Amino acid sequence: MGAWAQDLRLNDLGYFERQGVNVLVFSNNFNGGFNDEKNSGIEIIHHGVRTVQGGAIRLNNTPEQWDLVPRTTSRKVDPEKQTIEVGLRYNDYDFDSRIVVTAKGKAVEIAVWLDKPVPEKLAGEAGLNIEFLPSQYWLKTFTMDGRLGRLPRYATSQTVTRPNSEKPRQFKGFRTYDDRGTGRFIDPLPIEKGHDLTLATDAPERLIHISSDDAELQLFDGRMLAQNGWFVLRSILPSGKTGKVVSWTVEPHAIPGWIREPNIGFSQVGYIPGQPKVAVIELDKQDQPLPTATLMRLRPDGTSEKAYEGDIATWGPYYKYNYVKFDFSSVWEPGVYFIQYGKTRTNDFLIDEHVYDHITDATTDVWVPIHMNHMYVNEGYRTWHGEPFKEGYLQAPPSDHFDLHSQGATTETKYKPLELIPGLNVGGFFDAGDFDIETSSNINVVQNFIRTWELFHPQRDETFVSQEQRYVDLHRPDGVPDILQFIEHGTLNLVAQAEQIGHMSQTLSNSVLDNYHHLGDAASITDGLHYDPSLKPYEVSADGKRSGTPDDMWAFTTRSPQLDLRAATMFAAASHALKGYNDDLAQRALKQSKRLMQEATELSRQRIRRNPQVQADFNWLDGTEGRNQSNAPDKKRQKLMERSRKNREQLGDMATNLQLYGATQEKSYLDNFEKQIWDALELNLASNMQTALDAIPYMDEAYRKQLRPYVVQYNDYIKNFDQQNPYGVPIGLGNWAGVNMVLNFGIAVNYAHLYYPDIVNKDEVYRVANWLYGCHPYHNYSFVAVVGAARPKQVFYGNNRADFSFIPGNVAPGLLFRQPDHFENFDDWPFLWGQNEGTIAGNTQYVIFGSAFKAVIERE
Ligand SMILES: [Ca+2]
Ligand SMILES: [Ca+2]
Ligand SMILES: [Ca+2]
Repeated sequence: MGAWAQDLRLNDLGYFERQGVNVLVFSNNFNGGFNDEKNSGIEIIHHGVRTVQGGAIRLNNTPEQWDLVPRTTSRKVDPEKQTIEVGLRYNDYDFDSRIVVTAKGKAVEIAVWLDKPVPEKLAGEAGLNIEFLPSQYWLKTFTMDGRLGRLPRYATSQTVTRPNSEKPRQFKGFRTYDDRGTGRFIDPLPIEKGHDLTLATDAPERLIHISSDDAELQLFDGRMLAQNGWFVLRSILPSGKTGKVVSWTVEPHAIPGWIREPNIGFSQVGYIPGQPKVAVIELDKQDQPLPTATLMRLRPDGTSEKAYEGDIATWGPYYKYNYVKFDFSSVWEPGVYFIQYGKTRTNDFLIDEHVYDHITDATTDVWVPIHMNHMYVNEGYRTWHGEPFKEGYLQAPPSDHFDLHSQGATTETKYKPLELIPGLNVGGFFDAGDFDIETSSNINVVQNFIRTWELFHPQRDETFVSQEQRYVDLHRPDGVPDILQFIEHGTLNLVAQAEQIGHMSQTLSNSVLDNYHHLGDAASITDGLHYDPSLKPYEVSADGKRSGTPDDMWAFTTRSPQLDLRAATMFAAASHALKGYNDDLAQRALKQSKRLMQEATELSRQRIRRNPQVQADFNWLDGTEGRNQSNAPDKKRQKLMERSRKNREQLGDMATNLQLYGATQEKSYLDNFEKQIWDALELNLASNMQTALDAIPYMDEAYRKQLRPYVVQYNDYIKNFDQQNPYGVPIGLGNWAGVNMVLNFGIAVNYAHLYYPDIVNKDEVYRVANWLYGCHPYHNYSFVAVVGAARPKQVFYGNNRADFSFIPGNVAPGLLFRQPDHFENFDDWPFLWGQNEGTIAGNTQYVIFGSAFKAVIERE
């Protein structure tokens, strides 16, 4: 091996590298939206696992998500000097610093430079921090200045309290904690301090040595304040000093000759006999591909036999790793199998006709009902949650809020700030890992269920739902198809919003940050009592109905005509779906649909006249100005865009028209749709193919024929993914992993095959199933909780994440991309939402994907 493999060196991608160790310096910046996402600053990828992050100047011993994060003002990579220098700034305190990281043999030096001393307000608070992943470091031994210790499995170190006035400002001035009237915040004390620390002396792949001559190292446990905290190493910056004020030497151990174990991607759910079966094997770039792999079959007596041996085909490099494939499609015999590639053996999986039969059951029977708001939800001996938010919702005052919400200067309703808006605590679904009702997502949920209902009429009944008792019981049939009850539950809340508020709320969400991060029973987020400002905090009125604790949820009511239009469309469809089951609700939904449609159309016309930029927002929303490639040359494209803009203004949104036709059977909507679809396909084939396919049941043979050449192009688009990456699906590189995009793609491919089987081959429909169920980078676990024969993911960012658990049927966002070349999905640490959360809109989209996929399979 060359010298580069021995010493850390800057590579072409702008990070320090030696075999087994990557040191990244602000390849990923702190991002304003959700503050500290535990994904930024100085990071170390240690033998393939990103175990260290958060290296930066921070203002707290153990920073929480809503503590302030620094803005990166500059970043210079200097290959000559082997340094990366970043400028950091805290605007709130007018505080600038520089961090210089320099390769020094097998170590890096991390040095902090100040041109001006630490501001007085931050003296003793500003420090150099770096954070270690608890699930990879707990129970490991360490030494500090020769003293032995073991990192704790659970947080049980010591704390002090300090006056709130000493607490550095948090995000927008909010507070993450409820001080119970003491006026004091909790500050963790260090577990250890000294000048020379070795972590994980008992685990070579995690072993790391940190020392400092000029500063004291303090080791903290961030889980003392927040369950998603990390182990934090910290040196306080000295007061009154400038120049190089703190320096650390950090040496992550590299196992000599280390090569990452191959990751054999395959479908954990298994395969039906006739489908293509291709494992994608992810290899370290230093790894030499083997010539063959073997498919082994387990005999009923527990021994195994060789079922097939086949050649390994090279795919090539993709970001950090090298990819080869093993095709065992020729094996059709039902049985229990595993793949053997060199010394790596996978867990077993089935080849059988019925492997996909139950892929949506956990989601519809368990995940969805658990996320029903305003209900008591029971399962056997276990209560998932009591009835939440009994006190209802208050009108949000003007507020620049958290979770990306805000309330404008006026309420745009008849209610005064903090007045009770009656009737909103009914129906609706929790958003995701949090407990708010995101109206936009809830509209998606109802639409997704309606779509599933109208296409497949699933009669499955495994859930008891009583709106009267406000009670849900899992695995108890009640004679009503569950999906109708889910449509009803979503509609109940959304209709109440339209009726009570007059238009759609943006969200029904927490009023205070200290209960937004709630982990536990949803019914205990608020006290269930009406907030009465004439009482003192924590005081309860004599009649037991009111309290002085300002914990009531808020309705954010800034009006958006786009949202109202989407709701109007959904209400029309809901009214159609609920007819004959809940006629009263169907009637109410139809009434609100007509009213909102009229008001919102007029309102958006007014707004577009006042501000043409609004129209651009509309276009962006549904993809006519999307990021996908266009088929049309520039001039033609300009014309098309102009025409489609005009059409939209006059005829309304194309997909909305189609949905309205489905709900009302009024021919004019279909005409409006047809006037727009062809331009849309010319402008952006990939985004609009699904809408074009959705229309087929309503259209004649001529439409099918006209669509054919576009489906031919779409088939090329599908196949093109085989060149783009080894997994053959669209892979997202955003700050939230791309499962929604993958599911959308899967749904469109399913329908393209259903309607045009001679163009889109059946083999294409397995792409997305493979990806979801284990054939993807990093590891080979199924992204769907409990679905995946032998190895579904074990931890998710659900509302039970503090238990390192999952809610069955959840779909993880998947592979989170970290700049510049790392895909990641932790399966021992649930707390990174970008890879492990699941959303109500995404999981109901999975229900459509799964239903359509099963329909394709069962049809043939
Ligand atoms: Ca939310
Ligand atoms: Ca039922
Ligand atoms: Ca309350």
